[in-house]
Amino acid sequence: MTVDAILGDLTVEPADVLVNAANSSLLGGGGVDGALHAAAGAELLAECRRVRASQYPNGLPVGHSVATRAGLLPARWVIHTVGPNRNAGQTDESLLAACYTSSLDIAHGLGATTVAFPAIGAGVYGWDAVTAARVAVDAVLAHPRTGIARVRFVLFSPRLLQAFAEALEAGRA
Ligand code: AR6
Repeated sequence: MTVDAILGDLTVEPADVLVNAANSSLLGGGGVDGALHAAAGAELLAECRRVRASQYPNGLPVGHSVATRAGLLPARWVIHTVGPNRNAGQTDESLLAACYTSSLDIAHGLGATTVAFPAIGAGVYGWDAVTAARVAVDAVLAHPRTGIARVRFVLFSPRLLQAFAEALEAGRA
């Protein structure tokens, strides 16, 4: 499994799976969630409403993940995950790590070979870039899944790219 990090926009990243930094409602929001829904079109929201109604009537718990189809996005599936909201006092790094491992488990179950992640939690939910990067990279490197050929972090700022590049270097050392 190769793991890399690039500066870019997740909504135009070709991959089998694009991971969405969602919230428990699964009904959209700002940040990368809003961008993915805007690019995917109405089908994504309709899928999310179905998932809410059928599997998660009380919302998707923090650290958990669920897949839908991807609408107009350049992907086969979107995996929605909910990071801990540090700004609301959810400071447990293991829950942030669980976003990555549960997403990889679901991607593996779907037969996906390429997965692209944003920096979960590093926006509205308030995780600093260095911690968000360390937790993300450690979780992915510690959890390789057979059949997944590439995991890519698609990052929105040079600061995040630097943090992820340094975490990858440290994780491989
Ligand atoms: N491509 C890649 N990264 C992006 C993009 C994009 N198109 N847009 C934003 N980012 P956030 P969170 C970066 O806030 O912290 C939403 O309202 C962004 O710069 O999207 O997990 C949800 O509905 C940041 O580095 O997710 C939840 O309510 C990173 O993606 C809440 O925000 C994550 O920032 C989740 O907060």
